[in-house]
Amino acid sequence: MRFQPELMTFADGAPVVSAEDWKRRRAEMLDLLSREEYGITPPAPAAVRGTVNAVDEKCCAGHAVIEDLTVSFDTPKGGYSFPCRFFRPASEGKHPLFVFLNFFPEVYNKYFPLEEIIDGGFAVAAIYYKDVTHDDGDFTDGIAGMYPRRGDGTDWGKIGMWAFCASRAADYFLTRPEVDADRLAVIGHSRLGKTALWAGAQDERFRYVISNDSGCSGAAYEREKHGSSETVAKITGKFPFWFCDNFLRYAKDPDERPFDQHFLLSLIAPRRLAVNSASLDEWADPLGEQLSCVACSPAWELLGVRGFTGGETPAKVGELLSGGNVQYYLRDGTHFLSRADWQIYMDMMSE
Ligand code: GTR
Repeated sequence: MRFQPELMTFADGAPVVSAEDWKRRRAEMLDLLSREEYGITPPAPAAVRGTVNAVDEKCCAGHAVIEDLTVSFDTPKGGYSFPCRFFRPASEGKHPLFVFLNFFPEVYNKYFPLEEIIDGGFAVAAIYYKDVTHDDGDFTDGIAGMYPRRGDGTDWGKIGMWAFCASRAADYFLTRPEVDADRLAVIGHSRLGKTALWAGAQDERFRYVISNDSGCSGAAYEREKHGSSETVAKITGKFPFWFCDNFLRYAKDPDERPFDQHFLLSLIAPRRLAVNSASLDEWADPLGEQLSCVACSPAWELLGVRGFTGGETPAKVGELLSGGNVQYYLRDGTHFLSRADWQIYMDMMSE
């Protein structure tokens, strides 16, 4: 078969031929990626609380309400909480919600065109990722310090921690009457695009999973690299703390990994998956990201829905390859989360 390792073959060599089989195959792959790439996620807490600390009803010309919140839950080492901002249209009714892993603490920032999103009728729960735990190798900081580590190579890395808190935000926001539970999305850019994929892979309440320029160890299929794109050696050399220690073993020979990134994407089936790349973002390997869409698609087909209909011919700049539940868009320009990207995601959630 074209893409290795085989998606539709169990680890013991048996074929995956039915939706029943897929349940077991999915569990097998989730376990594999937990132990070998991102680390094992602790169990979800029994209860998650949200506390509203401040409300601004005059945002975006009075069209948006902003709530400053704290999301809290118990951990093995006591109570833990992280801040979160809830932006919602002032209009009545239930709104689709983006759980947004935010690169920046500011409300208005270059990756977050709030007013357009509000005008589109969408709500956003924004988590500034460094509020959860710092983007470094300090495993005592924030949520990193709240769970014991086993030291056996499978302890979760920072991507796993950020993803976990996206799910904890979902726990709380799904209790809010303003949120449409059928249109819950998780979205992130770059390292946070990797995080959004891992969150969406684990948590099926995210009906829409959005990877913006996630690249290496995100959406990009690694066994075929293009141009001078990032490699497992480069990413683990610079950001080892994003992953579990077992993953670092594959820096020398990534083809030894018993998985590739199409495994990650396939865990999202049969839900909606959007993979956006940027034409000048060679580091994230746009074509590798498209190939993963091709490679993961059999999971959707097995479950009886159309997956990726775009094929392997490289997308043209500005082309949206859609028509199934996996879509790919090649935006013009550099590594960025732009208004054009957000528009693609809002369109997907409005279909
Ligand atoms: C780069 C990293 C990429 C990508 C990016 C980002 O330095 O090598 O994998 O995640 O950072 O998050 O901005």
